[in-house]
Amino acid sequence: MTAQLRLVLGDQLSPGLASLADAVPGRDLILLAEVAREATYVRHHKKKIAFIFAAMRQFARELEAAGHTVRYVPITDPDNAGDLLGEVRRALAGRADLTGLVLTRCGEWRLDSQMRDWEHELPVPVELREDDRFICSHARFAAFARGRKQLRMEYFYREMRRETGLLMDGDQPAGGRWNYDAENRAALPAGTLGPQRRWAAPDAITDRAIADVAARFPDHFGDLEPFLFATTRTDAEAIAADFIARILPGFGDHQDAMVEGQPWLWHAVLSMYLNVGLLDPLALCRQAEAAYRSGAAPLNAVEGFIRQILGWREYVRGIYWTFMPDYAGLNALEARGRLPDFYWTGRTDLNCIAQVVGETRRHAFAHHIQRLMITGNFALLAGIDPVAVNDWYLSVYADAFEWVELPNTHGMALFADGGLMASKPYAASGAYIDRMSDYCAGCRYDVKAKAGPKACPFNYLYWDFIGRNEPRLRGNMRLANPLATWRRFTPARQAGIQADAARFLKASGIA
Ligand code: DLZ
Ligand code: SF4
Repeated sequence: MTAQLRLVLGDQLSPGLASLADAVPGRDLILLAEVAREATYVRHHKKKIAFIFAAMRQFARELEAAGHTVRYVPITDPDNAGDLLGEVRRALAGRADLTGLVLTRCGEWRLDSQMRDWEHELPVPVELREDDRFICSHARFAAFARGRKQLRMEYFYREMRRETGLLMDGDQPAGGRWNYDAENRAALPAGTLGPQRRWAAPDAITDRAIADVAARFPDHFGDLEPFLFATTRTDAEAIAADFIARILPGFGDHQDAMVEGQPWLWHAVLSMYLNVGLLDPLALCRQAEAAYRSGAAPLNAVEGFIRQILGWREYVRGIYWTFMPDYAGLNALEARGRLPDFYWTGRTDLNCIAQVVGETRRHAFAHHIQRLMITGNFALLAGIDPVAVNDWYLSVYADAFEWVELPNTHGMALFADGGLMASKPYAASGAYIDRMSDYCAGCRYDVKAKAGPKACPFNYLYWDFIGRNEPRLRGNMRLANPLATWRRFTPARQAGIQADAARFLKASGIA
């Protein structure tokens, strides 16, 4: 083979990447480029951009240490072309001996479809390789999906358990059951503190990336400090090992709890490392299983953790690539509301939203129940346009790439796919939030009040949602109870709920 140009994207930071498999030190050129187009196609959180740029810079060092020649184009390069195709052109122009471009297929339909056209736009042949850093290939997911009317995660997950042997005793699931989620919903006793976290201290490379982002993207959402994330593989692996040793044993019990001032609790906070390629999903699952086999962590915790990675993460990727590009345009509940300013400012009297948006701004992170049941549930009930909600999630979370963000937001949180993923909308009133969090104690609204100016908006928005969508959700057996309740409300009560909701939605700039 002659010399090849090998482009590595910001979420492809894995030495085992398909496009690097046959890279020859001293012959090939590996290109990494920080470009404005990727940082601004949605206006990513500053900390997300800094994390990705820093991890890219660290990965370039890792490749160089392994003997590779790397062309690294920082965002500060005055000749930076601004997009990836432009940077590929520049790299090719500088080295006439490069006779081909090798790529690993990327994680977003947007860029993937552009890359498929590159061979018509470039002077050299382009080879696109599958991304084999996932446990389930596209072909394997297609085999799962074939002939099924509904693609439920639970069945997919069982197939993956059997195929990987994770948590299997022969052909039986460890402990006799596939899923221990029922044991993972305990509310957190008041005053309980989550475990101490281990973070990584930024080195000079990460500090430089943070400064470059501060200078270049000053008006993007989010805080750069404190910068807690690892940016090297070594640090990410150390943090993962620490999680498994100290925090995983408690991972299951309080998975759905939300506590003011405690963004992390027992959550792994490893998704950003998995999603940019600093951690390997199967290796991480095997480490968690080893903790169970040695008696260091209980089965409900380990099974729940493995299900998130082996089950859920692989499943949403399969959904994304099976149904894109049409998937993003679905709007089954015909939601058209505007995204209110308080998703950016956090300035709202709804304390639960203020807390979650505040933590999101500070850390580019929120845990799954905050994302699903606070900001997601609110957007669902208020009928906010899914396109705006998806853009928000994609920009504000450090772990968000469209393959994982879109099904989670569009499908799970907003039910915009009409039930392709979820068997019912995850709609909940204030009572759920009060049960799973301590947010309501510090709120101007009264979570017990159902109507009037003091009433928790989630309460009347919930019933307004049920009433508004009654024709669309009529056939959904899992919603039979709330639909029947709505129908039993007197016309005056229904009208009162609708008036409260309309007033709130207008005052918030949503309607
Ligand atoms: C998200 C992101 C950002 C902010 N910046 C870059 C970049 O400058 N260069 C790059 O190669 N990749 C970046 N990425 C990640 C890409 O957007 C990601 O690879 C695609 O969205 C596909 O998942
Ligand atoms: Fe959120 Fe309602 Fe509780 Fe306030 S009372 S924190 S708005 S659920």
